[in-house]
Amino acid sequence: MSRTALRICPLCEATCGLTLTIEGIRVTGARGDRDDVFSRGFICPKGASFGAVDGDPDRLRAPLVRRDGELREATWEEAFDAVAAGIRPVIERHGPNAVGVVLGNPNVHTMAGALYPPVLLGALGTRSVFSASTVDQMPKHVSSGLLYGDANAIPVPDLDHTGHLLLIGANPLESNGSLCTAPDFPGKLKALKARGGTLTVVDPRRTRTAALADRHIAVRPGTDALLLAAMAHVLFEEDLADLKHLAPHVEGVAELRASLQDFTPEAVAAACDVAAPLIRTLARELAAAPTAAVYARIGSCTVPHGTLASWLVDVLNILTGNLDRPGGALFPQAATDRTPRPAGPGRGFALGRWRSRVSGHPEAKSELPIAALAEEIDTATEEGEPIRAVITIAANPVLSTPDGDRLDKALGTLDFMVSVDPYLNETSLHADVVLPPPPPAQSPHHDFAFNTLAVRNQVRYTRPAVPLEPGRMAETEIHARLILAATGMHGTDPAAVDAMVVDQTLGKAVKEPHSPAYGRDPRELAAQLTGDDGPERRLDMMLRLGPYGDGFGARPDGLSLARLLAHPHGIDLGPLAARLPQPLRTRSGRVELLPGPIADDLPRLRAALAERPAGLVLVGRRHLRSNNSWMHNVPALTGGSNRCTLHIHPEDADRLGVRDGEAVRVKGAGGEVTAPAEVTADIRPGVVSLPHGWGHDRPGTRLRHAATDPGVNVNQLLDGSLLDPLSGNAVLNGVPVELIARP
Ligand SMILES: Nc1nc2c(c(=O)[nH]1)N[C@H]1C(S)=C(S)[C@@H](COP(=O)(O)OP(=O)(O)OC[C@H]3O[C@@H](n4cnc5c(=O)[nH]c(N)nc54)[C@H](O)[C@@H]3O)O[C@H]1N2
Ligand SMILES: Nc1nc2c(c(=O)[nH]1)N[C@H]1C(S)=C(S)[C@@H](COP(=O)(O)OP(=O)(O)OC[C@H]3O[C@@H](n4cnc5c(=O)[nH]c(N)nc54)[C@H](O)[C@@H]3O)O[C@H]1N2
Ligand code: SF4
Ligand SMILES: [Mo]
Repeated sequence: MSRTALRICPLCEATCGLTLTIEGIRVTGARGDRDDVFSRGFICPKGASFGAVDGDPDRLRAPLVRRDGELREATWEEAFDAVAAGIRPVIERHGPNAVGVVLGNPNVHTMAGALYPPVLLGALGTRSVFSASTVDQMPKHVSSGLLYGDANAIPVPDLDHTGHLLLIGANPLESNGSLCTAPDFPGKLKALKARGGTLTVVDPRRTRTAALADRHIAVRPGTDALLLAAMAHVLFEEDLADLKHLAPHVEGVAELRASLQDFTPEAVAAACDVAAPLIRTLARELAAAPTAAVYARIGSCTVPHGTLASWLVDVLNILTGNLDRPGGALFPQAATDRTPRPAGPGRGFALGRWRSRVSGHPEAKSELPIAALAEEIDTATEEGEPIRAVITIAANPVLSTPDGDRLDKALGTLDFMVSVDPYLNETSLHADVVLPPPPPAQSPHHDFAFNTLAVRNQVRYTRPAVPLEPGRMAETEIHARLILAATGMHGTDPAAVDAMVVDQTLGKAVKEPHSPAYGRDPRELAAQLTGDDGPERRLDMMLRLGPYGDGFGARPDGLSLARLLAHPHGIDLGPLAARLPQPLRTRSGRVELLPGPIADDLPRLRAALAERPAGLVLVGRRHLRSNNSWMHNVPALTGGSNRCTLHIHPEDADRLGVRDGEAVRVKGAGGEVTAPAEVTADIRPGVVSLPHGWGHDRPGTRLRHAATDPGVNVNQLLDGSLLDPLSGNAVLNGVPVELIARP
């Protein structure tokens, strides 16, 4: 007998609602939930394979603990005993910074990953914090921090209403969107065109997204900041800058104008390989469009000028009056956001409050560059202790960050390592304890992060579609027990972690005059919370305190967990709306258009005007039926076009004697790999492309299907020394490589 259950898809940022077919505890089918208030039935091939991802036989079923050098199945009690015994002595002997915490991408896709890592980091007090953000979107956080005073205030393009979209370094037809949560991104782009709007795509590859565009600009990798600076220059020069409603909220316009003087279209054209008249046209089109949004992603972030490019995206939206207005780029308001406080000056955003021990990289958002993780483990200095213990949660840095071989070796020298991960993979194989979360069907789901980046305000929550199998532990409980074991409270009831967070949050809310809970008794409020467990009570608390909440009775029609549970397909909270100046947290209380650290980085961009790569450069790419490093083990999602091949333009192939399908050696600063060539005119000359997340041939993993077609690790071509200096983000795109055709 089969039944159905709803489950929000955690496999990418689009957060589609799925209807799962379930037999016993097995998910045997998945289709789009037509009644989902946000996704309206959309599904992609990954979502359709939810059952295969969920039921992968290589997922670990029980914790693993290393004994006599070997990882063996153990009980949960033994596993957490081992964690406490492994981490505490390191902290006691070497201090908290000797414990490194590495947070990977799926933390943004689980409730546990949203609710517990902040508590863990607070309790550990370590500065050795690394995450996938510094191989991804840290430049955007830094630019938002500097412009708006809040690193998480990221405007998203109003896809459903904009008249003109300038899309840079993103391929949503394969990725389904990022820092812009939009189920059916492809359909939204088609709808934009159908209503007479225009789409311009800037990408060195002719992607499926570029093929859909009215205009595709095959820019030279790594030069978007120059291109965007020249567009801003044209807006000033041709008197097209018009801040409209934003004018009273923005400072630094004249200073910005002066600082961009050198970046004329004529000056950047050769570096970008985009003709100056075309750059002028792009700027004029942006200014002339009834509404427009500039939106940029991975290709603009993982480059030497990532923060400048991220900043210039917002600068263009601001100079054309498109920030914070329908059809432009707006700040979403999620149901679990903190109660909006009144507008006014804030504390601002600080960068570089401390530095990494070995290379002195500045901290950003309390994180150090993940590209520096290996050296923080394997290099002794006089500044302090190297990292001796590592906690990885949903992270596979051996494949996803520069120079995996060095990190692989470094992880092997640790005193202790624990991984919260469903797989024994290239990273977790080094752990002394592996704590496997249950498969997604057995986990609850709410998108704390992605709702703050969604193109429509809405809220949805799904309880586990399948009850926890015997022997499994909820990932929320794994995190809570890990916190207790790592902080000297091993053995305490894990519910204590949630109770502590509830106490602290309510204790603070009752003292905030703008909170609906102001002046009330926190114990009385805590007693009102509903939910089956700690995480649900925390969700209830956040909803009730939030911008749409019931304020614990102050607004009886408002949101609560109970109300949300009564709406299994979610609750629509309306289109994005103007919010400024409320989200601003800068010291001035205004948008600070030319922040100091940005101004200080502009000379480096000016120097780039003269730079031209001598040889080939490498860029990445994503495949629709894949996700970073961890979905190559699902047969239904591999094969076909989802292959680890080197894309190369026919002209380059001819010149170098590279033939389609034949192996070619690729050399970079960090090492070399050999991959089959795929000759295609869909990439610009001078550029080659390899996807990331491959290289599943390391001994000791348990990824049987992935090992049959392992591919190569593109990040082995990098040595980890190339970073965007402001954000510490690794440079993954536009890096020089050499090719050697196999004889
Ligand atoms: N060259 C190059 N490198 C890149 C990129 C690129 O474009 N080019 N992209 C970068 C980007 S954007 C990112 S985000 C990073 C990703 O970097 P990572 O986050 O390190 O890599 P993922 O492959 O996403 O691996 C996530 C890990 O989470 C585990 N996992 C899966 N589901 C769950 C779960 O429910 N709970 C837990 N606890 N674990 C789970 C997986 O088994 C895997 O070990 O890679 C980066 N690396
Ligand atoms: N199917 C699938 N979906 C995913 C993922 C996945 O691995 N597979 N990963 C998820 C994650 S973690 C993320 S962060 C998002 C990323 O989402 P996107 O940013 O949309 O990801 P990509 O498909 O890598 O698109 C980046 C594009 O930038 C281009 N590019 C490279 N260098 C440059 C440059 O210097 N300038 C410009 N203008 N373009 C450049 C590349 O050719 C590529 O087409 O996708 C998410 N969704
Ligand atoms: S687009 Fe993303 S969220 Fe939607 S079904 Fe596909 S993988 Fe899941
Ligand atoms: Mo990412």
